Amino acid sequence: MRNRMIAGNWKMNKTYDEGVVLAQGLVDELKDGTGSVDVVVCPPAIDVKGVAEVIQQANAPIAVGVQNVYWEEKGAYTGETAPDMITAVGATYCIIGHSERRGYFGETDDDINKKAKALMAHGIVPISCCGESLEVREAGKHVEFVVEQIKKDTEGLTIDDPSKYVVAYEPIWAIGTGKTATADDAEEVCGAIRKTLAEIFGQETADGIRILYGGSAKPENVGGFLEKEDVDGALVGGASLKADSFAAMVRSAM
Ligand code: G2H
Repeated sequence: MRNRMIAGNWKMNKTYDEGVVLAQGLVDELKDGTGSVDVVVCPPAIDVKGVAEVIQQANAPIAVGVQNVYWEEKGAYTGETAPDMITAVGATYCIIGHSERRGYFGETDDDINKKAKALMAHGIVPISCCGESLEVREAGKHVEFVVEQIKKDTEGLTIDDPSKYVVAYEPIWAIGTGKTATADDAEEVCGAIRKTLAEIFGQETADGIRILYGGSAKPENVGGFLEKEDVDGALVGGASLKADSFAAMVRSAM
């Protein structure tokens, strides 16, 4: 019903040349295919063209994405990237609402909602991130907090093809900290996300949307998350920076 997805978020790592080398490593690691698993890598925007070319030349089953977008078409928005600039370099996915963008760069749910609409109008698949802080979790309010984020981030969206909208649940306290949420923690929130998506878009659409877990996901723990009904894959940071560990996670999902 839903293909699993393993997506790599390289964050602000890898120069152009290093990115090309990592892409070549992934192509080699995954040369026997990825089965029904959708594989995405999201390098820094400046690396995307080089990474996409390596993958296209090898005809490898790996999609390329970026880590941010601005919702305007063009103009005086210094430092920003428009949706058609993303498609022009061969990227088809875009991470939005990552907690690092919310936290360090002040992105709001309203921004994330505008970004999702702009991306979808250009046929780019959003990987829309949500997740609670340690404070919210310790107060026992994590489910209602994430449900609220989902409602705001999806407000007014039309999802015709549920495979073209992806949610990533990333508890902030588990990101890059080595602290991983348990598979049951992830399922509790991912299940609530799917229920919320069903209330908004209908059960059929919600059943087709991939919900990923992110936060110190690695080869050793990804299998446990994937066993859960509402966890359809992983958004991987640190462990996506080495071809062998990322490929191992793809193989776990196959
Ligand atoms: C969470 C994740 C990828 P990491 O930010 O988005 O990173 O796997 O390093 O915790």
